[in-house]
Amino acid sequence: MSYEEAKKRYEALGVDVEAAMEKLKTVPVSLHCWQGDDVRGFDTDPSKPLTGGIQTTGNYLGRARTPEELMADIDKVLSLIPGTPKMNLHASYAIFEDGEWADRDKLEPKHFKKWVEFCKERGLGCDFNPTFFSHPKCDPLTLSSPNEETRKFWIEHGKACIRISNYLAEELGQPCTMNIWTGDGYKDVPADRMGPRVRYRESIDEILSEPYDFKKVKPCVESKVFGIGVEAYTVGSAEFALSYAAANKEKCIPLMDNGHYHPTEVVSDKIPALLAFFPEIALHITRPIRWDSDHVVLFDDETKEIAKEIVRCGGLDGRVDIALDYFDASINRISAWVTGYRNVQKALLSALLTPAEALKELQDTDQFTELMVRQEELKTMPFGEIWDEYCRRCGKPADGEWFPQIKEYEQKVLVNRK
Ligand code: RNT
Ligand code: ZN
Repeated sequence: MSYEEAKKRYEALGVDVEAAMEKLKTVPVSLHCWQGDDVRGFDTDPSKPLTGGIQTTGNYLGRARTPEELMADIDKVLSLIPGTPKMNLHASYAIFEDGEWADRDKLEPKHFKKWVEFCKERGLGCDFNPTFFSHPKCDPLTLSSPNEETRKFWIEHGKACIRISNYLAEELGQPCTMNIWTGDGYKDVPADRMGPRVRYRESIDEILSEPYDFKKVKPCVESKVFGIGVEAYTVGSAEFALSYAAANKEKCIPLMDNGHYHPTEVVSDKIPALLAFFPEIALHITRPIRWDSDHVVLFDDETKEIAKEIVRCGGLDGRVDIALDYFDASINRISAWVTGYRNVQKALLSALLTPAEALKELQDTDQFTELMVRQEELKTMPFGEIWDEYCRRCGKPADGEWFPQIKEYEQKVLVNRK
């Protein structure tokens, strides 16, 4: 079937295919720098294991070891993904020059100058994240630590990150979401669950006392249900993060990571629930599988459902900030990046090609038999043709055309990274 024929099939359902593709082209989706080097960053000893409730597994060849390698890999990714990517950096990816080094509480905008140049040359915006893990000052708690010196250190880190986020927003002319996630928690049953949460709340208050323009810098609070090594208790639980954001709507927004809930809970359903109260929310799109929350995003049912909710709740008009968050060290890392990014694009395009108004009308008039039939029939529409056309229009390879380029890059570049 040709694109024109596929387009006609969608038009028969009342879908404007051209408008769907045009819309998607303009929507920023953040690409997480940390998929390229197994979340190691450049500011600590790369031979030390990750700590703080997250872990990568696998030892596939070609991990980026330097800013130059990481940027080269990101360039490869950028050449293979359609849409409007935005960078997403962690503070641990600071780039130090001339033998200089600064601890996390002393980071400055200048340590991200190289990244700003990188983004400017490619017309990208940039999001940011303080890094509250994989550092000797995790005791193991950070912002919720009972040790005042530890807590102060991490508050100073958070404030430094507000200043850096502001710099990124100013330089790149796009808002910067700044996500606060800590892996603070305990491996086993704690004796005090309240104390750490009160300290965490106070610490975020202190970080957000650093001045910023909320239209440009958007601090987020991300929750989690448990982490590796912190199975019994997570300080920043769902209720904690959501309550914090609800109580501080004028200065921060909630962030949901769909790997961070109990297995039968779905973020697709939480999106409209939050949008009924918050003008803006942020997402980390990932794939939870058993006890891991960070597998490569697939074009699966929940990813599609999340995209549908984003689209029909008006999320593409600035109400939902979309970012990817996963890390797989067991396969080609660039392919992992590209696969997940393209799948999020696919899910969004597929959602934009849904006759949402007509389906809603069936629901509102209690025509549930027909609603089921129509929703099921949508699943076998000729989506692939529209997707290929969208890729072509973005000047990016269609399915079937990009993987050979990854193999070539692996043979030419990645194998030499011994
Ligand atoms: C971890 C959180 C967090 C991190 C990144 C690296 O479970 O999802 O967002 O993945 O900050
Ligand atoms: Zn996340």
